[in-house]
Amino acid sequence: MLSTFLAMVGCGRDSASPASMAHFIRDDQGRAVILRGVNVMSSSKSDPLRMPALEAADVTRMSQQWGFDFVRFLIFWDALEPEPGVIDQAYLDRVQERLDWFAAEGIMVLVDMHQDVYSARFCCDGAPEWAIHDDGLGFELQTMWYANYFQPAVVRAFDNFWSYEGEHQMLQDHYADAWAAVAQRFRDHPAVIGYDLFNEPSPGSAFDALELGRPANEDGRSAHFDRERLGAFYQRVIDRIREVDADTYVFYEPRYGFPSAGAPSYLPALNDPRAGEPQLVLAPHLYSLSLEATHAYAPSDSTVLDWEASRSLEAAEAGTPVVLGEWGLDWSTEGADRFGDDVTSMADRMMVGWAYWSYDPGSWGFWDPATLRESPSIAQLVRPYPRRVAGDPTSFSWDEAAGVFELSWRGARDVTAATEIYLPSRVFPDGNDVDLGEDAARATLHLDSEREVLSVTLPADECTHSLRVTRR
Ligand code: 9MR
Repeated sequence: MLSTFLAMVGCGRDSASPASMAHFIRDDQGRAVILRGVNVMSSSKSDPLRMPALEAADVTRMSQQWGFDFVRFLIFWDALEPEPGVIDQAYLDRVQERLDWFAAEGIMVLVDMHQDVYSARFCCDGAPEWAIHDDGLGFELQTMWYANYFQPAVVRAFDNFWSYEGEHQMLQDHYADAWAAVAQRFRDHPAVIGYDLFNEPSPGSAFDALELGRPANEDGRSAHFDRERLGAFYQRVIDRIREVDADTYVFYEPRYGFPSAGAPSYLPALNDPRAGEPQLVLAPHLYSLSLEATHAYAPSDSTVLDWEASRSLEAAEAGTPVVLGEWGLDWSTEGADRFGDDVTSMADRMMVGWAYWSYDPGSWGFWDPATLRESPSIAQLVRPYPRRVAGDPTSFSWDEAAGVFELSWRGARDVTAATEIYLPSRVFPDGNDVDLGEDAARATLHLDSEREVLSVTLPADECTHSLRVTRR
């Protein structure tokens, strides 16, 4: 009590507002980091060298025209470990060249071990040939790529991968060793903020097709898979990575399927064996099944709210920050703008970062491949956000119609660096007015007009601060 009282001395009248329960990724100066950016990129999956169709100029554009500070970068087990126990360092050289581009622009990278439908053999991407154990079951290529997840050979390949107690223990051991090789290589790379352990882990035969809309069931198939299979797998890989890298954040995803549509995940608490604070991050995806099926965003679609409720609960239980690792849609969908606004506003409410799926041409992407014109997504994705906050953000929001951005945060005595806010001129064509209330007299403001980033430096204290930016 006394320390709370002392901390409040010298603060303005709002100082008693409760600290947020949310957890944040921190930079080396102790600031909360809010990540906003894109997935790079789907085109890597089919590239023979597993490299994205990306140039250094794209990276400059991401950072300087759209204000992104984050990229989720796809890597693939088949390229990394083409033969058992053989790590292809030339592949990691190519990855590193791209990481250097991101570092030069101050973009932080989440290295994502991607897979879709287990492996390239089945349709998509992921595991090397030698790591496919499908017991000779059948496979018929389906039109919709994700329908291939339910082909017998694919289901069995996943079951064998998850079954650590079975005959194929070496699969997970290799996977963990491959991650250790990545971590060893990139642990000191200035762009790399985290490792995303396994993209959209499919439960194989434990997939529960009737789960959506049912109440949470702690004894069901999904819960069993999450706890006994997926959680145990993540723990093994985390432990292996920590043998070579104590510091880089480790991101983990809920199982593939309904959690991305808002259903609960039952992952157990994971342990970060590093000394000091855990550096684990929950990195779920968000897609609306009904929107994709009907090509329209129905007013009754509760995906975004369900997702917010499920993920808020899980993050509070796990005590981790959340970063929305993938969300996206076809922008020709009816109501696309509304969906975009609902997702981005919800992410602001939860104070979480996100990576849009994806930085590829086409109707989901950033530009029309025929005309090279920007897609309507840009208007939704480029919005003000606090990139770094000196202390704990307690709320932030952007109201596009009113042209008002608001941020509140609680300072910290040991954090002296500036709070940085991205204020794109796209949304403030005639400029804006910044109101810091009672802090105005104590604050030092600096605007980097090239990057459109406003820095606010205040004396380090534990007071509550708020800032309001209004469109002129
Ligand atoms: O958008 C991607 C689509 O073009 C591909 O055919 C498909 C299979 O490779 O993957 C899609 O991307 C998915 C990503 O890999 C995983 N999360 C969901 C994405 C959108 O469906």
